[in-house]
Amino acid sequence: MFDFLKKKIKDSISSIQKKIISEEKRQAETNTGIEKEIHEENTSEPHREEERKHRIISRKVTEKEIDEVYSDIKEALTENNVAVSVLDAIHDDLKSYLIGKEVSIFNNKKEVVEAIHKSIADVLKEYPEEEFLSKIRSKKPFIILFIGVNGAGKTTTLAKLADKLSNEGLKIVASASDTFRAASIEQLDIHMKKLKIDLIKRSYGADPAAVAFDAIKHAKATGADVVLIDTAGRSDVNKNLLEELKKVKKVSKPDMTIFVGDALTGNDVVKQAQAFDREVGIDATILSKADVDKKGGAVLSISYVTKKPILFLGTGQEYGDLINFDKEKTLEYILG
Ligand SMILES: Nc1nc2c(ncn2[C@@H]2O[C@H](COP(=O)(O)OP(=O)(O)O)[C@@H](O)[C@H]2O)c(=O)[nH]1
Ligand SMILES: [Mg+2]
Repeated sequence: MFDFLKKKIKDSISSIQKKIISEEKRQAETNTGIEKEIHEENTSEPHREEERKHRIISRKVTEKEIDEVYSDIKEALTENNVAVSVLDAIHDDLKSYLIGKEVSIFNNKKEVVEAIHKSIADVLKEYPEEEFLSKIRSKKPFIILFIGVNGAGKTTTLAKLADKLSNEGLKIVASASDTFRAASIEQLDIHMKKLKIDLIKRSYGADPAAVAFDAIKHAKATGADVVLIDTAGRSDVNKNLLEELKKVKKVSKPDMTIFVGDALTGNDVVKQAQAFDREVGIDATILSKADVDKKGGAVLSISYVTKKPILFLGTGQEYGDLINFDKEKTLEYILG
């Protein structure tokens, strides 16, 4: 997961470290020179000597220094498909954490790494699993709508979440509202049979909103806790698809709309999320295929750009491969 990004960031941190070392050497030389100068100039006034030394050691960090440090990080992030607005936000944060600080950043590499850590953390939004579960338990039936383009991982993610919620003791009903893509109903049917979950389905070409309506009715009649609505995608954000999804949303009145995106598609998935949010409205994101995503750009960009949290990361094809997104753990992993 994110191995390429991790390597790039590691490289840029070590290049920053090299700069720190050469700057420390330069400062040491200057200090020796100044010490000599102070000594020769005035040995009878020790307080003046202290004052002058302090001025050198605790000079303020300048914007130019931050820009230099940031240019390495920026290169690493850009190569990993991090969105431009996110690059700017990280740069601004880094400046606000470091500029004018009363220490030389070059005297303290730990401080630089911490500032980078904080700046990236600021663009990430998480959604703790406990909070998500208690929200689900606050209403019955709690209705979740899954949306996203074709192949993003909606159906697989729905099955993973159904398994997770069943393990929490919640009774689930699934709605096969992808009546568009060949074999989609069978795909969901196989999962739901394995998980022993009721699936409401109609034939291909049926109105997806009507299927969702039936599923909600069934959930109410059987006392189910959660309704999970699968939907169709298209190859990209498509007008017909958006109209169809708007209708499903209007009829099913979901308590939460989750955008499922393929982490591998980098900047594209960020643009899709923005479009789906603008047209249909989303509350959270699940990024699938994080297990095979070496770049991590989508993970770093999507919550900042949409202002919606990342709920889970899909990390494989098994039901258990759905992990709650934890920004600190992710950052610790990437920054080492
Ligand atoms: N490696 C990996 N593959 C995934 C993950 N989530 C989904 N997939 C695969 O992605 C493909 C498309 O998934 P599907 O659920 O059918 O996407 P949908 O068209 O959005 O419903 C399938 O082959 C899934 O097995 C994941 O987290 N990791
Ligand atoms: Mg599907």
